[in-house]
Amino acid sequence: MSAVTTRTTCPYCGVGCGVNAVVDDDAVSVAGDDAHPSNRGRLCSKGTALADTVGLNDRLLYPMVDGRRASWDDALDEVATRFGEIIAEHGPDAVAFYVSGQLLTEDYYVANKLMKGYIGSANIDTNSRLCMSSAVAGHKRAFGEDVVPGCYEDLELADLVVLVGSNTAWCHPVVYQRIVAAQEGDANKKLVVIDPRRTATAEGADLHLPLAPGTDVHLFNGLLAYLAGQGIESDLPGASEALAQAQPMSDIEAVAEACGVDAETVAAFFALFAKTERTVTVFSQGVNQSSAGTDKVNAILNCHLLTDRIGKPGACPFSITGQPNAMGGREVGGLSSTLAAHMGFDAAERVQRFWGSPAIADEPGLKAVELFEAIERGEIKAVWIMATNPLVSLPHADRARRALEACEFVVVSDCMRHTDTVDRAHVLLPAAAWAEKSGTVTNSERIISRQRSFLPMPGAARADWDIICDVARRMGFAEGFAFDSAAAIFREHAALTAFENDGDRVLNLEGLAEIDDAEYDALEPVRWPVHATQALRAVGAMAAEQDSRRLFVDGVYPTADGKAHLVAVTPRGPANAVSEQWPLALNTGRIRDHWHTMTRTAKSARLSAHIPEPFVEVHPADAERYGVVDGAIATVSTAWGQAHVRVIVTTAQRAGTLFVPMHWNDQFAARARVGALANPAVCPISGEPEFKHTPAAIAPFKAAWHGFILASRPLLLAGEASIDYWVKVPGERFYRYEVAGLNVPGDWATTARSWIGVGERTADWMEAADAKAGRYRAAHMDAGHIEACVFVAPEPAALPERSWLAGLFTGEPVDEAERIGLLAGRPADPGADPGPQVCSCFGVGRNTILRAINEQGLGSVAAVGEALDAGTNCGSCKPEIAALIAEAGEE
Ligand SMILES: Nc1nc2c(c(=O)[nH]1)N[C@H]1C(S)=C(S)[C@@H](COP(=O)(O)OP(=O)(O)OC[C@H]3O[C@@H](n4cnc5c(=O)[nH]c(N)nc54)[C@H](O)[C@@H]3O)O[C@H]1N2
Ligand SMILES: Nc1nc2c(c(=O)[nH]1)N[C@H]1C(S)=C(S)[C@@H](COP(=O)(O)OP(=O)(O)OC[C@H]3O[C@@H](n4cnc5c(=O)[nH]c(N)nc54)[C@H](O)[C@@H]3O)O[C@H]1N2
Ligand code: SF4
Ligand SMILES: [Mo]
Repeated sequence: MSAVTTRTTCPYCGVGCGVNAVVDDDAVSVAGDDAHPSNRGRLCSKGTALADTVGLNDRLLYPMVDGRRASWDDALDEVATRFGEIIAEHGPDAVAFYVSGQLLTEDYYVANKLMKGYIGSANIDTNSRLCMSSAVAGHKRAFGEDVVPGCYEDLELADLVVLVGSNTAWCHPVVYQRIVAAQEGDANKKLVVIDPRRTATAEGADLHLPLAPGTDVHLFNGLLAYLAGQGIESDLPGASEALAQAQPMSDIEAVAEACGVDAETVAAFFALFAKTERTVTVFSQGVNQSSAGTDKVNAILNCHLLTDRIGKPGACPFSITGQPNAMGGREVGGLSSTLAAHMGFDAAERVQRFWGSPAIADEPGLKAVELFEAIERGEIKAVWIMATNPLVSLPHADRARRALEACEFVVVSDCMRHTDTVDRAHVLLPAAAWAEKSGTVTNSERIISRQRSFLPMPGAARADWDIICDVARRMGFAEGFAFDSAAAIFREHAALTAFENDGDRVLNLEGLAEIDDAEYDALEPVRWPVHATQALRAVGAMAAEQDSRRLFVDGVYPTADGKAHLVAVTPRGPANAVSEQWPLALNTGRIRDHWHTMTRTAKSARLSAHIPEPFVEVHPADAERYGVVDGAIATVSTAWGQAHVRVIVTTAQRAGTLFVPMHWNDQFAARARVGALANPAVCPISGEPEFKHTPAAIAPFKAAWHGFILASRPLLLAGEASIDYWVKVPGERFYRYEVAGLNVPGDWATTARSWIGVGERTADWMEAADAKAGRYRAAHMDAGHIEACVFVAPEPAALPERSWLAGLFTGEPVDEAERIGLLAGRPADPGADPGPQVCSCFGVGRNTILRAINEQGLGSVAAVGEALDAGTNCGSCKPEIAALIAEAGEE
C-alpha cells in the first residue's frame, strides 16, 4: 500500500499548526503543513513528536460501568437514566457537565445545546475557566464581545512585541519562532518580556522586566499615565476615569517600587512603548490566572485603546489561547457565563427559538471552582467530565478529589484507561483520540481549521459528539440531536452565529452555514467572520477572508454606543499575601515538552527526556535560607497541600518566589500534583483561579538514600513501603524511576529484588554493595540482555548519569565491554555517553553537544546545528544550546 497523507491540525496549543499526517502501512509520521497560514510548515517539539503518541497502549477502548466492561447500550442507558432521575427529583441544576478546550467545536456545540437548551441548566463549565476566562471578561468589558482583533502576521509587522506573562518560546513555540525570524537582522524591531522569571522567552528579549508577581496592573496603569503624560489623548468612554485611577502610578519611581523592577528598566520600557506605533502586546497565563486577572487584561487593553493601536497592521493587543480549541469553545458558548454563539442570557428567547428546544437556561451557571464546591456539598449530584483531568488541573485539587469521591454519579469521557480523574468515575466512556477524530478547531488568530481523522477508531471508541448525541436521544431529546455527522453539527453552529445577527455580533459564520459535506471535508483554513458563501466558493477560504484579518479597523465595536471602552482598574495584591508561615510566592506553569497532565506527551520518550522530573526552581538566596540544595529533593507546602519535587537553584527565579510545573500527577509521581497546592482564590469577575500565586514554604525532604531504577517493563512502586519518593519517566524501550526514601532498608538486595519483582533464585543477577558507603548497585540480566538495574547512594551526586545505561535497553544483548561498565554506570570509553537530552527532535544529548563545541570549536547555535542537526527543526532548544556554548567558553 502506498503512503496516504491527511491534512489535519495539531491537537496541542492554540497556535493551531497545520499538520500533514502520513500513514504508510502501519507507520505514522507527521510534518508541518506548508500550506497552513498559521505555521507555514513549521512544528515545535511536541508537534514533531505527534506520531509517538498515536499508539494504543494505555488507551480506554471499551465503556466501563463500576469498573467492569460494559456495552455501549448499557453504559449510555445508565448515563441517561441516572441523569434523568436526578433531574426529575432535584431539578436541572442538580447535574453538571465539565468540559474542555480540547473538544472539537462540534463536540462542544452539542454538549452546550444539551445542557442549556434541553436539560435547561447553565451548569456546564469548561477548563477554559482556568485558562482564558479573564481574557474573555476583559474583552467583553472593553470591546462588548470576546474578540481577538489581530492575527499572527501582526507579530511580524510589529516594531515592538511585548510578551506579558507568556513563556511563548515554550508554550507557543511556532508563534515565538515567527517573531524571532521577523526580528532577526532588524535592529529596529524590539522584543520585551514581562515575567517574574527569566524564562527561555526572556533569554531572547531585548528587555526583560522581572516584575514582582501580580503587579501587572501597577505596571500598565503606570504606562497609561506615562502615555497621557506624553500628550496622548483619547475621547473614548472610560478614558478619563481610567487615567484618574492610574494617577497613583504616574511616577516611574512609584511603578518601579510597586513592581520591584529598577526604574531605568521601567523607563526604558515606557519610552519604547510610547514611541512605537506598531506595537503588539501578547498576553497569556501570567495575566489571566490571577485574582486580578480581568483587571490585568483591561489594564493592557487600556494602553492600546488610548494610543489607538488596534485594528492596524502590526498594532493590537493579542490574547493568545492555550488549548487547540479554546476559541471554538468560546464561540459555541461553552462557558457557564455565556449562552451560545457569543450571545448572553439576555438572548435566551432567541436561542431557544432557534433550537426549538423545550427549555432554556436563562441565567449563568456555576464556574469551575464553584461547581466542584457544589459537588462537594452534594448540591450537584451527577457530573459528566469530558476531555479534561480536573483532579490534577483544578486548584485545591485534593478538595476536587473529595468532591468526586462524594458525588453520587460521575461520568468521564476520556481516551485513557487511567488518569487521576478517570480512576474516580462510575461510568467511563471511551472517546476517539486526535488521530481518529474529525471536526473543526479555532486557533488564536480566529482561523477555523479542519481536524481530519487518519486512523480508524480503535476498540469501541466513539467521537465525543456522537456519544453526547446518543445520550441526549436516550434522555428523550431525539429531535434536537438527530445529527449524523460532524458536518451537520457544524452547519447548525454556523447558522446560529448568523441567526438574527444584524451586525451586533462580530462572530458570524453565515458563509459556512450551508456548506455541503464535501465542502466541509475539503474546507481550507478560514478566518472568521465569514459572511459571504459565494466568495468562499469562488476564491477559496483564506482569500475570502482577507478583510477579516483585522477587526475593529473602522473603530466600531459591538457595544451599545458602538465604541470601545477603557476600564478604570485599581492595582491590588494577590488574594493571599505571603506571611511568616508561608513566606514564598508559588508560581506554576508549563515546561517545553509536556502537555498538561501528560496523558499524551508521556507516551513519547523523547518528549519525556527533556525535563524528566518534577522540580521546584528556587533563587540561591532562598535556597540558602531554607536549607535546600540543587539536585536534592524538597517538600513544597501551602495551606492546601504538599509536593515532593527536585530542587533547581537558579538566579532565573525571582527571590521570594518558587516555580513548580503543573504537569506531574499520581500516574507519574508519588506526590507532585501541584494543583493540590494551588490557592483556590479566583478573580471575582472571571472566576479564573490564581494559579500564579500561592503563599508557600519550602524545606528539605530528608532522604536517607537516593536512587534510580531502569527497567524494561513498568513497575508498581506506589505500594513499596521502602520508597517515599518516586517519579516514572517513560523511555524508548525502558522505564526510568527516580526514587528516594526517608529510611535505609535493612537489606538492599531483598529490597531491590522486590522493586523489580525478581525472585531469590534468579541466576543472572549482578550486584555490588558497599554497606559502609551506603551504596548498592545491581543488574538483572536475561539471556545476555539487560532487564533492569538499580543504583542507590546516600547523595544524588554519587549516582551515575542515566543516559548511557538507558542506551543499553535496546532489546539486543549487551556486549562484553558494556557489561564491564554496567555496575559502574558508565562506559569504559567516556565518549560513548551522550548525556541528558537537549534536542528532542533529533535526540541529541548534552555531552554530545559539549564535545562537538570543544572539539570542533563551534561558536554559534547555527554551527552546532550544522554539525549535529540539533536545534534545526523546531528550534525550541536553541536557548539551551546557546547556554552550552557560553558554558564551554567559560571553561
Ligand atoms: N509546552 C506546553 N505548551 C503549552 C501547554 C502545555 O501544557 N505545554 N499548554 C497550553 C495552554 S492550555 C496554555 S493556557 C498556554 C499557557 O502559556 P503561558 O501562559 O505562556 O504559560 P505558563 O507557563 O502557564 O505561564 C506563563 C508565564 O507567566 C509568568 N507569570 C507568573 N506570574 C506572573 C505575573 O504576576 N505577571 C506576569 N507578567 N507574568 C507572570 C510565569 O512565570 C510563566 O513564565 O500554553 C499552551 N501551550
Ligand atoms: N497549577 C496549575 N494548574 C493549571 C494551570 C496552571 O498554569 N497551573 N493551567 C490551567 C490551564 S490553562 C488549563 S488549559 C488546564 C488543562 O488541564 P486539563 O484539561 O485537565 O489537562 P489535560 O491533560 O489536557 O486533560 C485532557 C484530558 O482529556 C483527555 N483527552 C484528550 N483528547 C480527548 C478527546 O478528544 N476526547 C476526550 N473525551 N478526552 C480527551 C486526555 O486523555 C486527558 O485526560 O490546566 C489548568 N490547571
Ligand atoms: S506550536 Fe507546537 S504544540 Fe502548538 S500547534 Fe504548533 S506544533 Fe502544535
Ligand atoms: Mo490553558
